Amino acid sequence: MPEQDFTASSLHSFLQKNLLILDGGYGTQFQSLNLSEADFRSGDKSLRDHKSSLKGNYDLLNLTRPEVVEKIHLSYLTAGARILKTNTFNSTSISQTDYQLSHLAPRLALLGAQIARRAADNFPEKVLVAGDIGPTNKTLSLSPDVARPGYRAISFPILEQAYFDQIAALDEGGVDLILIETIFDTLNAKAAIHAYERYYKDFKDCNIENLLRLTPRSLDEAQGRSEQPSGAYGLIREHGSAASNAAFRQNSQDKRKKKPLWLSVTITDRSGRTLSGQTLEAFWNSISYARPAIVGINCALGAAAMLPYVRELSRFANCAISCHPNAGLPNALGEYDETPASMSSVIRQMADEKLVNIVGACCGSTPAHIAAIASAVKDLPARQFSSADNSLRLSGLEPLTLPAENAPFMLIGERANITGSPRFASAIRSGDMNAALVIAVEQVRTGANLIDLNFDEALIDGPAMMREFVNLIASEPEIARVPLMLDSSSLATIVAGLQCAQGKCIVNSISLKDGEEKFLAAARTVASFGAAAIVMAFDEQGQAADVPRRLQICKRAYKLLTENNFPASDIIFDPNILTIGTGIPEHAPYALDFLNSLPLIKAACPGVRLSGGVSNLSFAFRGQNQIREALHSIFLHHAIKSGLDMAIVNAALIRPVDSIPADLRELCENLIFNKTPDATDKLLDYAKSHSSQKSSATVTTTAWRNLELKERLIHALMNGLNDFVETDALEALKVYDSPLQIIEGPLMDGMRKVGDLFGEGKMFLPQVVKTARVMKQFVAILEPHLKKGSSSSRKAGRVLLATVKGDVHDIGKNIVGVILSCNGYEVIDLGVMVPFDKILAAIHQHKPDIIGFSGLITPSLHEMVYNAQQLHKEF
Ligand code: THG
Repeated sequence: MPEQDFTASSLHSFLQKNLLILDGGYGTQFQSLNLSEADFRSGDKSLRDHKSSLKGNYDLLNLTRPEVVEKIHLSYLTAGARILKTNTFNSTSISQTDYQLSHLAPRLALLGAQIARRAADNFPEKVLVAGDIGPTNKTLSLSPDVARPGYRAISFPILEQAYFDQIAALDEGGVDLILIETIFDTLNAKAAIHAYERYYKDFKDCNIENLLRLTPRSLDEAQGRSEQPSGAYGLIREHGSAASNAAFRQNSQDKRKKKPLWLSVTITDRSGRTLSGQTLEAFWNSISYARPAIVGINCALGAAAMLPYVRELSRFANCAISCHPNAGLPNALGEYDETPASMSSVIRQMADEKLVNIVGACCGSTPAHIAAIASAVKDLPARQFSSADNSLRLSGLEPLTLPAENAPFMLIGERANITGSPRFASAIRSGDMNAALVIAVEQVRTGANLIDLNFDEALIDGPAMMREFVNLIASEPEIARVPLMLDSSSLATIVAGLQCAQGKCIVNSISLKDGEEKFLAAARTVASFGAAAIVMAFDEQGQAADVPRRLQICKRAYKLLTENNFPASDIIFDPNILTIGTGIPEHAPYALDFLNSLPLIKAACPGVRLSGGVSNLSFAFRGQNQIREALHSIFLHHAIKSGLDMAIVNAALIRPVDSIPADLRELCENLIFNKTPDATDKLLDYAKSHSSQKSSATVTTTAWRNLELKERLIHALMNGLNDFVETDALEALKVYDSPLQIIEGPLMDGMRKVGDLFGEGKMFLPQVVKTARVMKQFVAILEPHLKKGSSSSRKAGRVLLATVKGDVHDIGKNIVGVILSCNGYEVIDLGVMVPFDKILAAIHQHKPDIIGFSGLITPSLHEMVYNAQQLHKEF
């Protein structure tokens, strides 16, 4: 093992030569020690009288019982691990909030790094230390409040700052790698990546001493924690510098090298998606811009369930791959069933197939598991990989990967644009977000592969509207499926969108119109969120209209971008589709010149893509939809042949050229190719004589309205469609004997089907949440019609939910609460860190039909078993 610090590339060659062993779970090990509340408080005066319970806050042991932490590190090294995770999974101000220890988070991270470093350095063989960063207990892509799908419990800048502090402390403590793991929401991971990049760019300004002197008050002041930030880009710096001003600043020491990045995702559901709904490749497309040295899969459903995903990841990841599974799912006794033998045999299979470079284990595993894994893969080779990848990797919930050669042409829906669609404009101006979302969903249904979003209008708060709309889209799986194109002339509006999108977006657009400095600054901002960019053929002199200017500007922009490490595959040039048929002679060659410039730009700028806004072409024919459609379809046909890769269009109106009458096609081509001076007039004549023919736009998304009532109710529910909830509910009230029959009949049938599909992996969480919202809307309409006296029988039951003592994780509990309450259950939620006596008191008070305990960390299993035993004694 080389003695010097690893850079990403030296680590890559090392990892291809050696299959490395990572350690296992820490929770199970801490738990077996039966530590008391006093252990968690020992040795630190300020903790003695701390109000909230601290048991279960394992990162705190870095401060109070460091020797215990070090001993566990040592037990894993003895078992054969050569990479240690620091005990810092929850050492962020966010995760420590519920313990009221936010101000200690950087200290816990620093100490955690130092303890693991010490254990590693005292070991006779070389050991790597991975600074461990968990997802926190908040999620940027999901709303905890079903009634407000656009709401978020935390914002990107606040989470980013918390990660920044954690990374600064881990780096100060001497870690070799930065490991962002158990990623269940890619946007959270993007905040951590953003912090990682910012730290290694700006760490000269950091003074860790000040960070460690944070008090609860100074932290609140520095991070403005009580208020929701507006999220404009400046705020990242502002939050960064506010905390940094308080925390770091002086004492710049340029001593640290950028540590390689390691990202590990968690596939939580049977459909192979993250909690926030992304598929594995969509996740990869979102984060590959960060060029991680290692990408992996961890936690989740156990080794065997992970094998297919590790195979899938190895097909596209151009870096090292890691896998550290749970020891299965916990059983009814709170124990993990997967034995060292069973786990290691699956891991051996992964190594046999040359899929992995690092293997280890996660929750529920022990040194015995690691020893078994180490011996099972001994002498097996590591995965080989090459880092080349020229694809443009976009994503929403699903991937949109465009290889450099032979990629299919992509349509970008143009209608969610306040200046491009009067209907969208009036929806946005009147605040009718549902109507605006319907326009976005129509784009996808009529064939758009991406959607363009634009809110640029004088009277609209662009960043706020962009933030709200992108957040709302996250709750609409049918829209969220596709990548977003964030269209604005204001960088603040674009950043607001980037801070809310977990997928890989395209920014529309940047250009040289305000000079090189502003151009590169915008490009850096775009790149810091991992987005691709449309680069318009504009410069200080204005827009390019002829071939030489188009080429010259694109070449100049290409050189600037690629010299500044902007990947060529993330550059999409837009050489300006300008309006023809205006009657002005200078405009006549616009279309032809655009087409002619395409192959020249591609040849001069290897690796880029080309795009354009097609509807601009025909502004002169406003109101003549038949002509506009024909012109667009024919123009696209030729542009694709010349190398256009994607276009902003009204997807519903693009049709095959063959379906356009030959005479109309000829007239269009005369205009596009500037063949005859009277082309415009001839087209207008044609329009007059064919005015009876309708545009081809027919959106057939309402066929389901012809179904029987019962089928319609089920269809609406299962697909999360709320447009006709009221109509159908009122019709059902006339047909069924009682509202209760509607709820218990077709609606419950639909919900049962949703449950089955989710269980089979055929639906994923954001879809389920959406169906639950429609159920709630049905029930809200039916409820007033329930007869007095029957309303109590309508309640499906009363449910008491609590995250158990010692645990602060409540995302799962909140989701269960949302879905149950939408299904007619009365939900009483006791919150997090709830001790048994409080649960018992609530049971006596509320007399629930069902009690649900929630928790994420290993000791919660113990607490749940304890709670269950106590309940058996009591009842
Ligand atoms: N390049 C890039 N981005 C762009 C453009 C471009 N964004 C905006 C625009 N141009 C592309 N989008 C549209 C959207 C709608 C229309 C034109 C371009 C359009 N709308 C009808 C109209 O104005 O006549 C609306 C009529 C109606 O709905 O009634 O034509 O070039 N990078």
